[in-house]
Amino acid sequence: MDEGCPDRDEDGVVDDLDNCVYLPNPEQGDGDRDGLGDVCSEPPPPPSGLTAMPVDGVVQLFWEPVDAAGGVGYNVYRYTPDTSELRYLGASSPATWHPEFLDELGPVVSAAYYVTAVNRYGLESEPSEQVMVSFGTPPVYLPLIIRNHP
Ligand SMILES: [Ca+2]
Ligand SMILES: [Ca+2]
Repeated sequence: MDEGCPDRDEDGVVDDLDNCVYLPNPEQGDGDRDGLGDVCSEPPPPPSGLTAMPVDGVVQLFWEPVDAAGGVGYNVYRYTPDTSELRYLGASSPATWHPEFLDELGPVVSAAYYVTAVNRYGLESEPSEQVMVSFGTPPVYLPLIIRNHP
């Protein structure tokens, strides 16, 4: 291997010539001839095992890491049935490089979440299974016992 010619995925094709820099593809297949290797054109598989743990208005989300060549990040989405709002939770894409996310729900009482995996080429997987969380019913006040003074 030439010094000074990086080959990040170690597939024997230096980065400058590699049509898929982060994924090993020594054969450099490019069926649709768009300059991007076939292995780069496939989105990663969706994450599984999504779990949501609501604690004090914060929802802790975690899931099984997706094992895909080149590594993936994750996008996190929240659907709020009360307002029919689907929101992307993240400052940028991917929302996180780790299989976990913390969502501050605020006043929302119930929400559904799903996550996707995103590879380094921005290709996004199908959504994971959804999980639903709710912070129970609004507080129930026990009837006051009125003491009548004689
Ligand atoms: Ca390479
Ligand atoms: Ca490659």
